Amino acid sequence: MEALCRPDKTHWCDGSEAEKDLLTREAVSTGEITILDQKKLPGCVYHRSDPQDVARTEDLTFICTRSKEDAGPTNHWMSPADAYGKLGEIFKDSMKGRTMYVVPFVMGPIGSPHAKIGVQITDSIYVVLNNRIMTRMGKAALESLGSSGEFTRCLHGKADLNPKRRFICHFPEDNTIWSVGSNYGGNALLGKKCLALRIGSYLGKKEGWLAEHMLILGIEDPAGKFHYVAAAFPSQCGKTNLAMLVPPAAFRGYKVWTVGDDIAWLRVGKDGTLRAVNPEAGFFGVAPGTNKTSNPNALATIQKNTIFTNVLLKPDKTVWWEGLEAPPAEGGINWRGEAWTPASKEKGAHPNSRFTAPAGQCPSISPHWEDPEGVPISAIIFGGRRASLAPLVYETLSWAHGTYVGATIASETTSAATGKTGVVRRDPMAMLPFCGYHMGDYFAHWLEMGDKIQRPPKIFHVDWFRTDEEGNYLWPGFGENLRVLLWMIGRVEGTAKARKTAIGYVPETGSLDLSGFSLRPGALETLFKVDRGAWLKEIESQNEFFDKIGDRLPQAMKREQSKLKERLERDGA
Ligand code: SAT
Ligand code: MN
Repeated sequence: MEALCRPDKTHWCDGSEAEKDLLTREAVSTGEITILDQKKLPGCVYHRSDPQDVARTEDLTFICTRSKEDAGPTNHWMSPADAYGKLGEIFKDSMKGRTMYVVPFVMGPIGSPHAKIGVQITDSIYVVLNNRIMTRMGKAALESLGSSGEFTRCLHGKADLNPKRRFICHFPEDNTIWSVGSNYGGNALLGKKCLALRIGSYLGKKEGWLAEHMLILGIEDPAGKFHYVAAAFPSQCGKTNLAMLVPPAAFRGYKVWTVGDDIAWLRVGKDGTLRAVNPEAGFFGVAPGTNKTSNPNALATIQKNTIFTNVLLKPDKTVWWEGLEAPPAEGGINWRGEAWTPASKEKGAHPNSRFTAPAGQCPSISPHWEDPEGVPISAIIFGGRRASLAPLVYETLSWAHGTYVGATIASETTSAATGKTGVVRRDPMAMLPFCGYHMGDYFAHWLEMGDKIQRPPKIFHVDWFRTDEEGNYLWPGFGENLRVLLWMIGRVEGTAKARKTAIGYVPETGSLDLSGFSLRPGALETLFKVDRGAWLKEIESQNEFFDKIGDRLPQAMKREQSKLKERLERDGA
């Protein structure tokens, strides 16, 4: 890689504090990062990215399998030869005048049977400093690898950050990732989406486990009993907020513990349960909208040792973003690097501005978040953001039915042009941009996993985002979602009552704890109504997606769908 990229020098990262200080000083000297007020925000720094490099770029993300068919119809594909050739040209001499950093890292608790090792080469100090938080990196990772272990080969370079010369390529058959031309989290911190999800899902298929786009949380009841759930939602559905939920006043005796907010690796444990670990060591969270009410635990987490990216920099060297608190009267420097005041049209913080913070700093971090065997999962939750259709919560009838429900989740967008809602984007298991192989084979793998788990979790579907005709939310969400989680746990324990409908089990009247709480009149009925006509239309719309998957779609998916149709037609819900 040195011969290809021709850096001026190479630095092997050991992960020490001294190294962090050295790299921070170096990045400050080039303007790459700014030190924030160390009294108010100890250990915190600030970074602004290139304005054209602020989010993942799915259209520039490729799965490079030898056979195109193996990448499947939902991924962009490039042949490995073309990809190595094309990116090789861009990498060539691209690190002249720069330092090449070699970053050994572990995803998952070190020594855990779930853990995987990667080595990332990068010419970005920002990336090294982020990886320091998001992974277990440095000397410990190298020791864990030993002299003959297997690892994911991760090559990253900023090159000239030109979006036309930006490519994020995955070579699952070579256990290799090459990413060039972006310095943004999901494109550049290769342990995250690239390794932990795309390569991870491929390895999971090969080795018999699951790499999922899921948060993991624990619920402790007043008697000290624990249950863990893992939940998959498409982007912008509040995964981080749910993972750090604060129980409402009526549930003070309960504690919610955070294990992870974005990724779960799931394996069958020795005890026959499904065990989950969070492969990451930090949170790479969206800043805007994070505040004392929406997510006090996240706010507490990011008071120290945090990297803030593309938020507003205030003159007192602290930070602000839309939705944090009232806009600072004194203004500041916005995410584009321009002077900003509350009267400016441009936003202060980019909507996808981020904080990178160590998970261990989270007040709600689970005492078991680094357990090598992972935590036992009682329930899996799939959800989407849709204005109508699905009830607030329902329990699926079996693992296969749950897999079908996960495979068909979708989110709706508001179509700005027409003002209409209802542009449905299917996002199976919230993995559409992250599955490293053919989506049909992925569904088959989910079904096979079901046969291997002796004590499988129940699978639920939720929609926190149901609205009435005027577009008002029917359910308040945030901490109140605990009521729904507790109903699920009641189902797992066999104590919560349910009504069987054509689509699955919904809470029996009175079985969802609504104490100290009131909904709009009629809201509860709407939230649990199963509209037969709407579901039959939904099935039609699912078929468009299933057709796209083609002949690798497992028969069982179609079978579950026909059974649903039969149930809807038979009892009219
Ligand atoms: O955009 S990232 O992949 O870095 C973060 C996320 O979407 O969870
Ligand atoms: Mn994510």
